[in-house]
Amino acid sequence: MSSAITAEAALVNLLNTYNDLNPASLDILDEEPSALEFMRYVARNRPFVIRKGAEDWKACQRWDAEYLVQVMGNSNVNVALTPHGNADAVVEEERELLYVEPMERQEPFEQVIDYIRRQEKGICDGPVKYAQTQNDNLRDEYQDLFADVPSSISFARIALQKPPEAVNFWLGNHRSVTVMHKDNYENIYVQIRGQKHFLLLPPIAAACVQERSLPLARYSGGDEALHPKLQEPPQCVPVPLLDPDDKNHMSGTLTSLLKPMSVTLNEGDMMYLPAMWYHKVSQSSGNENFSCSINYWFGMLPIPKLAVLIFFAGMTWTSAVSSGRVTASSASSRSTLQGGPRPMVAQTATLLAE
Ligand SMILES: O=C(O)CCC(=O)C(=O)O
Repeated sequence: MSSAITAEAALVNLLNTYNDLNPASLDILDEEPSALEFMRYVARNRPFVIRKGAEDWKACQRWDAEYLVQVMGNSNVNVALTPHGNADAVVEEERELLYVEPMERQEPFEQVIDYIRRQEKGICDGPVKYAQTQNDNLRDEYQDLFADVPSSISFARIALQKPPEAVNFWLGNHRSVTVMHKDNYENIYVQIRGQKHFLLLPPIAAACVQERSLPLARYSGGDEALHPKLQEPPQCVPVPLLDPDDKNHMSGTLTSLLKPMSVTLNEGDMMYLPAMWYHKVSQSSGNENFSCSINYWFGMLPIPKLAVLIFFAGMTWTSAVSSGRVTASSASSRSTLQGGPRPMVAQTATLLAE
């Protein structure tokens, strides 16, 4: 019997056990949790949504296009350009898969929001633009808007005992989709205008996402002809290939056991997305013809997260051993993987996939 069958049987057992122990939907709260209640979600690594949790924020009350232009005017902001709205995506180029980052440019804010809105209405062609730098931009290039949101999220700051590492501003339209990925941050995500549609998969999906190391490229060229250009010097990055929206991808022996959670954030909704959860994000524009979000990234607490990962790895191990298919030598080679420099998730994926 091949070792691949052994590994698959162990993973099927693991995914079934995960599904038995965890609901396939996320909790919907109608008010903010206390710091202690929040900490319980962090410890259990479970997301939640607070419907209308941010509806009192000045941002939710004031941010229409006119106000944003009034505050930001012509100041230059970073904007990501892609041919099809696929920033940070896997692209096939001459039969080779590449991981392609968007072209980035500085443009006057007024021009950016006007373009995004016209494109939403279908009255302009050209590349898709998305303001999405994820580099603490709300406390930097958008700092004049920062006064309209809380400087931190108090239940998270108290529970995690630290301020947010980044507060990010996102502005786009329905053409932009953020492909499935994970982040090493506890994420408090707030929808200000329009809607965001999240597909979520727990970290255990690492066993199924088919992470591959792909050459890194970036779109370059003129507006009419953006094309991927390989990074110099060449560099490879680990990228999950699984698309949870693709029925073919989700019909495999392992992937059919995944239960993606689908959640839409409406204006004023707040979500806690635990660190290392996979997420794919698409968006719709509201009356203002743009979608705008804010998120707070808090550094993750290593101990509860590590416990979750060790638990998953331990369950795989236990199920493999109880099926009588794992030998002592394979046990020691697994544990040596844990000492390496790779990120924790990648290590666990390797453990689970072995
Ligand atoms: O809003 C988006 O397009 C992506 C959000 C995201 O990936 C994140 O908050 O980590």
